[in-house]
Parts: sequence; structure tokens; C-alpha cells
Amino acid sequence: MTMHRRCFSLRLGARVLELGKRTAIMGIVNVTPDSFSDGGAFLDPAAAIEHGLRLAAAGADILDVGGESTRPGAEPVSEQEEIRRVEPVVRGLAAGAGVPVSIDTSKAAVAAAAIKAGASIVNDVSALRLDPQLGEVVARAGAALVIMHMQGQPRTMQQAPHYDDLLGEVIAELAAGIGRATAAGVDPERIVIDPGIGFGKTLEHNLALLERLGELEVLGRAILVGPSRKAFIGRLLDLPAAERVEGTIAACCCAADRGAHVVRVHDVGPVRRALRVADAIRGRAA
Ligand code: PMM
Repeated sequence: MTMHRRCFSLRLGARVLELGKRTAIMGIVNVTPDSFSDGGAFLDPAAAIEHGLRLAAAGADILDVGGESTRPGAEPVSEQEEIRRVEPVVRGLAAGAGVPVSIDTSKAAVAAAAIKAGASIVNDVSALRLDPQLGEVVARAGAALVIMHMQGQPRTMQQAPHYDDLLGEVIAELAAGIGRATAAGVDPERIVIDPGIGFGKTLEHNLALLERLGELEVLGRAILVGPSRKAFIGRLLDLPAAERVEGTIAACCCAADRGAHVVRVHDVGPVRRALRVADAIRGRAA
């Protein structure tokens, strides 16, 4: 049975990103010393920009720039340090990559600086729980907002994740996040939701969320999912992060088939090629 995704038009400044026909790819540009799979590789702004340009050339529809690792156990970074890391990279990519740039942050000041440098999407893994000012910054700028589900805080979230009703709780918390965003004045048409693979979830939780992703459609928003190189793939394959590309591809194709509009990945080229085939099979290739 083929499930047809609802189509969304995400307005981003002068651009419109069409979501739903073919699966969109958000390429990951981490400017951090400690991200789980690529930490330290692109701390130099010029190297990070070059990496982002390569991802755009390989088929990324969005570039997501992050300056603070959210991996389990990660230590927080100061606002000033986060801005120092991401600002030049956002500026370089917004000017040269030809695709929208997203800022992966939970801090209003970082989002504001990134938007000023050219970002048009804010990707908040805290779903507006961490910084009460962030919603207003997004609303004022007319930016899009990714609201992700997380149980607990990055430092402790993997200690003992527990749900009585996994899908029910994830959906209710995402609905609450959408409520916080719209109360701050964010245009509901510019909100994207994400179940937060690996954020306060066991292997079983992650698999169930991917398998039942279509249930998030009740929220009426475009769906983003980020399985890339994550620990659940490592657990299944017993492989380190750098060798999880096939597992990432499998997760992305399954997610696309179950309603994901956007996948957030490190390995843009291989995932783009796989999704071209998966999208064609589902009869929605452009
Ligand atoms: N995962 C990470 C960071 N940011 N944002 C969204 N919206 N969804 C995710 O699943 C997500 C995220 C952690 O992965 P990384 O350290 O490789 O960026």
C-alpha cells in the first residue's frame, strides 16, 4: 500500500520549499568539537563552509548548521561561543550554497544572530522549552521552525527513557510545542515537527517511532526525521558512526515511505541516490 504524503509549501523569505512530492534532505553541518559522528572535523569556518557547499552540490535541499552538540552526555556551550562558531558558517552558506540555511539551536540570541546572517529556519531540539524568547525571535523574523520531541535533557536523556504510551506522549508534547510556537506568534504554516530519534529513546522506541511515523500526521504539519548514523543503527549493526551509512539509508527510505517530508542526514549523496529510487517507486518523483 502506498501512503500519500500531504504536500506543504514552506515559505522561507523569497524562497518556497515544496515538501511532499519528493523527500527533501537537510544536510548536517556541525561546527562542534564533540558531535558524536563528526565532532571536530569542521570547527574551522572555512572547512565547515566548504563541507556545506559539498552537501548542497550532493543534493541537500536545506543545510542545518549547529554549534552545540546535543549528543547524550554533552556539556552545554555558552551563547557567545555558539554564536562565534555558527555565525560565519551561516553567512557563508546563506550567500553561496543556493539552498535555505537552518540554525540548530535552542537559544534565542544564537537564532537571532544566525537569522541576521541569513538563516531562514530555526531547528530547536527543545521545542521552545529551553529559551522562552526563542519563539518571538522566530515569529518576528518570519522564519520557519522545527519543533523536536525530546524526553528529558541531553545530559541525562538516555539514562532510563520510559513511556506508558510512546506515540500518544510524543504527539501530545509536539502539540504542546506547536502551541508554544503559535502563542509566540509563529505562523503555523511554517512549523515542521520531528519525533526526535535518539532523544530520550531506547532502541525499541526509535524503531517504533520510525515504523509508526505516519501517526504524526494528525498534527497536520510537515514531518522531519533525523536517524543519521545514530546509536540505534550502531546497536543493530555493531558498527561505529562512520560505518552506518547503509543503516541510515534504510531508516530514511522507511521513514519516507511512512510519511517523512524531510530527512536530516550527514551522508547526503548516498541518501539522495537512495531516495530518488524510493520516491520513484512510490510514484512521486518530480
Ligand atoms: N539530531 C541531532 C541534532 N539535531 N535536530 C532535529 N530536528 N532532529 C534530530 O534528530 C537531530 C537534530 C543529533 O545529531 P548530530 O549530532 O549528528 O547533529
